[in-house]
Amino acid sequence: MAELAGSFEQYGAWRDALARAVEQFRHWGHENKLLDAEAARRVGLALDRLAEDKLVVAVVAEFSRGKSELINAIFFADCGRRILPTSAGRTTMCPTELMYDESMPPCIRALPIETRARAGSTSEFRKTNDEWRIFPVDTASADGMLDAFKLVSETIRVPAEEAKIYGLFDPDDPDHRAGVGADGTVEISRWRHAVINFPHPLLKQGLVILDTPGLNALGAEPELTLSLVPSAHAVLFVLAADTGVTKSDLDMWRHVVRDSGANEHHIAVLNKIDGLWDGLKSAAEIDAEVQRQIDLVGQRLEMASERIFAVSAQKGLVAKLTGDARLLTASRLPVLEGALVELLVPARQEIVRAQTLSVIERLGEELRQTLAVRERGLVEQLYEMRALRGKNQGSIERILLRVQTESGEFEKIARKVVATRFVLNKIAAQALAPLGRDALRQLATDTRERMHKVWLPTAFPAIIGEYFDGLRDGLRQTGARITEMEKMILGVQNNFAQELGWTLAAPMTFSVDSYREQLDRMQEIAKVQFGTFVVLTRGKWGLIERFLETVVARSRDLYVAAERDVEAWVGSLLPPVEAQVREQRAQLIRRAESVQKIRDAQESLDGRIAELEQALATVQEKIEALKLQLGRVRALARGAELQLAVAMAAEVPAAKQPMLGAEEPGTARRRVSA
Ligand SMILES: Nc1nc2c(ncn2[C@@H]2O[C@H](COP(=O)(O)OP(=O)(O)OP(=O)(O)O)[C@@H](O)[C@H]2O)c(=O)[nH]1
Ligand SMILES: [Mg+2]
Repeated sequence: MAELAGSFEQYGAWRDALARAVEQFRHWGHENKLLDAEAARRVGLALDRLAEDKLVVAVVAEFSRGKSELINAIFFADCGRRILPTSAGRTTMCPTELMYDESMPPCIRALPIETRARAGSTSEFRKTNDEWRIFPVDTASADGMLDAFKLVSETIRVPAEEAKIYGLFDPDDPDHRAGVGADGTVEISRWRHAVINFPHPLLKQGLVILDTPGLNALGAEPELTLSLVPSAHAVLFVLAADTGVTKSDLDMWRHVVRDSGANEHHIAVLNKIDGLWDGLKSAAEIDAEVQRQIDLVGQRLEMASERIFAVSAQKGLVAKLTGDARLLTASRLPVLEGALVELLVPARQEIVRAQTLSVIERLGEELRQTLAVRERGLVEQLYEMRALRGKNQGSIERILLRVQTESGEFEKIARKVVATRFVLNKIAAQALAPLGRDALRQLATDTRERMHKVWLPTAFPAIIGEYFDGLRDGLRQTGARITEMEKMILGVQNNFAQELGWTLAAPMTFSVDSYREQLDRMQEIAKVQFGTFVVLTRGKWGLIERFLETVVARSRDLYVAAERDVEAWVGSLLPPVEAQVREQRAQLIRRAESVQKIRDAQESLDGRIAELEQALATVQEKIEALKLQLGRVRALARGAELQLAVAMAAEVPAAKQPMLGAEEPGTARRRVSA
């Protein structure tokens, strides 16, 4: 794990260093009164994003392939023992997330299985603490920890009827029927979902691991299919060398691949190769056998052999626990770990870097413009004041008049900004309406009613198709309004450019395409899922309802995200223009005041000139300081040399508290570690 841990640590250190540089930049901006509320909000958001950055690894497979063992071996060997329970047969019974949120003590939060009988997807239950049972975990005791983690394999026996309500029992399925005991009960997981909050160094860096139960969990918990697995940054699909690729492995693989669209995030792991370590064969013969198996897996999964890693999770774990370097090499675990780092870190780093820089560069440009307006104003004032030397009252009056005329003309142009804001707000409301809760609720209700009315599974895919058409139509309307707003702002900016010679950075472009793509993908999954309901029995209704509910919940999440993004975008359109208007107005007022004071002999001309020279020097210093600040953020973001980045950040004096995202209360965040 040394390399893996090292890479994560470096990545975490890089991200924290970047956050500190951004924080410093914000601090500098505040001190120099250069950040208005909108600008501060944007930096706060960028900082929140850095603080909440996560790397999610999902491990998916049929039961007993060794998912949990693999997680133990790759990530948690330094705990000195196996922490997730593993055993032959079904062990992990509910989807389990391992993560660390410092706002909570170490604990396991578990959602009871009974919640499946009620409305609401896991992600909706997630939003409140009410339904979750919380169990403290004593991280000081390895035994205590292991004991606590056994929760994920707890089961209960319930009447088959009850299991049917939860969508966990299908009377038409011969396998399910075979599981019914003499007393008419079946064994099911006690929990629907578990979140282990555990202060492990890797999890503290923002790593999140999702362990899934085998055996059809993907089909039974739509949340996994629709959201958790597809959004993971890496998906490990585990097979076992002793079973090869079975039909159910293949079904599951297709499920996973189909759900995530592309498979660039996927790695296949052929586990349990220690079963091939035959003492009577030479090392070369064993290697050839392993390679043959890898090629076979490649063929069955239609995946390049380079993405398939043969390992022995169990021997890897033992090797790490006993410090046996030879066994560790033989387990081939380090090769897989290297691939995992390659898959996760560079791509994630690139995204985080681009996101952060796009905010800071734009803001930097806006501040530069504001300072440039201030500088120009001061230069003009100085020029005017110097020209006043030796002038009589009459010429002073003329100059005053000129400044006042200029002011008047400026105000005429500036008024357009006020008018623009008015119109902008109106169009923004139209852009947001299709994304609102009411629109979505109506669409969902109609869809549900139509499904009940037709009572014909073959018609479901078409009805679901229309639901998604409705959603896309909403996005299309929003997109049209966005284009309208963009044009309007560009018009205003052109106007300022022509009349006042201002150069303003074009408004940030915004497109609804990414939401549409997500909808398309969601529809693909939903289409297949609803297409599988061939026979309609009473027992299936619950399942269909639950699936529809999850689809609606996911689309609501998407709409909420789109709504929030559109709002933020609209909010970012005018403030840069308004900031410049404010700056220009202030300059004009000061100019008029200066001339007036000289005219009324309230101030000496030389004194005023000295003051202006001082002010000009200060602005020029700020312009230089801004360049430095931006340069620092840029160097840290781009710094290929992480060490350098960390060292540079260390030079930055720790900014005053609060460190992160003071504007956005309520969101859990990690503190930037020094
Ligand atoms: N020989 C051998 N056994 C392994 C290896 N990895 C895991 N196992 C064993 O395989 C069994 C299943 O491992 P788990 O990690 O519980 O499997 P899982 O995929 O998490 O299974 P579920 O939780 O039921 O979905 C356990 O008895 C492990 O000890 C391996 O590399 N070699
Ligand atoms: Mg398991």
